Amino acid sequence: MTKTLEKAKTSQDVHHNFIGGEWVKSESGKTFKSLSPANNEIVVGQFADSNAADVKKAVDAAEKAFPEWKKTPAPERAEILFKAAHLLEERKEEIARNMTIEMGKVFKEAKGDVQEAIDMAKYAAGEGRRMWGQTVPSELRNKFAMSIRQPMGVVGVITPWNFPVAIPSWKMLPALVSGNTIVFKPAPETPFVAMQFVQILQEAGLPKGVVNFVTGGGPEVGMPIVEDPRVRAISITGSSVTGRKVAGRCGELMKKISCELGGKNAICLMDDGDVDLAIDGALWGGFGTSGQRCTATSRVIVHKKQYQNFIDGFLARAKALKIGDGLDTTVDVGPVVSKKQLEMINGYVKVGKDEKAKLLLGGEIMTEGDLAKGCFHQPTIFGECNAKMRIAQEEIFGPVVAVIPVDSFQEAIEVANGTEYGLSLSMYTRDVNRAFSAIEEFESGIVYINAPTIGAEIQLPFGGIKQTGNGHREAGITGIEQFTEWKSVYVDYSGTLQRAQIDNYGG
Ligand code: UN1
Repeated sequence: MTKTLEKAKTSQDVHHNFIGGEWVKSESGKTFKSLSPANNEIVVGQFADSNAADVKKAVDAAEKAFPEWKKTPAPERAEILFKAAHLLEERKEEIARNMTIEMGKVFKEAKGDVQEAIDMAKYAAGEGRRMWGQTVPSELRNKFAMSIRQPMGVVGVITPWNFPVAIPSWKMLPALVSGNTIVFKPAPETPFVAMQFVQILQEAGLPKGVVNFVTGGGPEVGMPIVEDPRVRAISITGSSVTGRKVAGRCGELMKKISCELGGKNAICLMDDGDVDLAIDGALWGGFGTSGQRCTATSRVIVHKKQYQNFIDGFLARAKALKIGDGLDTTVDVGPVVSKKQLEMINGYVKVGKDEKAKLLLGGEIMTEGDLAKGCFHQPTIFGECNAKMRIAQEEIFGPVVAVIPVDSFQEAIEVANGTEYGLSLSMYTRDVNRAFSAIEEFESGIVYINAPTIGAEIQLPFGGIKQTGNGHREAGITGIEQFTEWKSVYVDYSGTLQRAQIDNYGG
């Protein structure tokens, strides 16, 4: 059974790793604490501070479970995912509540996070009855040509704290339906809800050793997963720094690696765009999840003709946002995940001021009353930003929006494309020609027209270009690509030796 945390109550519980179908203590004997970001005095629980020896045991278990899981027909594997979808539906509110306590996002958004996992469970389960290969004609008579997909083996899944159930689901569920076994390392900030997700998979009927859960730090747990020669593929979502390190090492080891890293996403509002709609979008995209989405709208690029209208409306609406504990349903913006992130975000406010961007709203860490116990940052808006400023170039991952005035549609496209990232870009216009030009010209994996940069649905590929990733896409039809190998098969039933490229071509 999954467990529910009690609001405003410290838990003494110590949670272990899940290896080979058992909850086992870490070899290190050490633990770390998961704290509630709304109030750091609340300990959500203590978790295994694992090391390479634990990872080895987890890979042993995953390796042992693989042959039988591979042999299990994909539609049968999928039945377990359907069951998991139903269990997640039943416990959506409970898991979301725990997520709000552990990670901070407001309850409504936490329910959305769990819903994304439900959607993915159903979608991935459907894949169990597709798992398409190809049949193509052979150039020779009495010869059959086809390709099939096969699982890779043991795969490593390393996930962040900002979507503590959704992102593990994007990776693990396609990996499972494809027949892989998993070693899963969740972010140290959100091990409790990650553990609940594992419990649900177990309850849905996954055989022992198919999913193994090891908590702890990146160097201590993440890197040993990457280094183990039996782990055939790694899927990671995280910072660019970590992603580069992991991808580099996987390159040397010839491992398949899928990286989802940073973003510096932008809404563009053109002179003909609906300013009120763009304000709605900027508020939701910029301050939803306290700006802690890879897809967050951290820049708004506004045509000068609409600049003042946009700023006036955006400021008025942002000022009215209520900040506080995400379990309070009247709250719009919850805390950020940790004191470390809080300091980092506030550091960027100082950078913006030094760069002479115009601070129009916010900028402070919130310390009034009980807020001082948590990690709260005011929604912050910088106006009159130059596209080259650091606050307009670097990922902040917090509730900070840089507004950049531009003179034309073409300039908007150039500014939107003018960062090292390429995840999500949006265009607000009523002109269909401009809309399609933006779709064509934006350098990003995801494009929105008349909608903010957040809100991807799981049935389309998710990911980005440039420094956002390494070319892989999660979710959608591409979701199983990262966890399957193609095998090309030729069946010659002519009873003779047939020579491709030669027999039909006068060889
Ligand atoms: C992320 O920010 O890492 O598109 C994931 C969205 C969500 C997923 C975001 N469905 O905003």
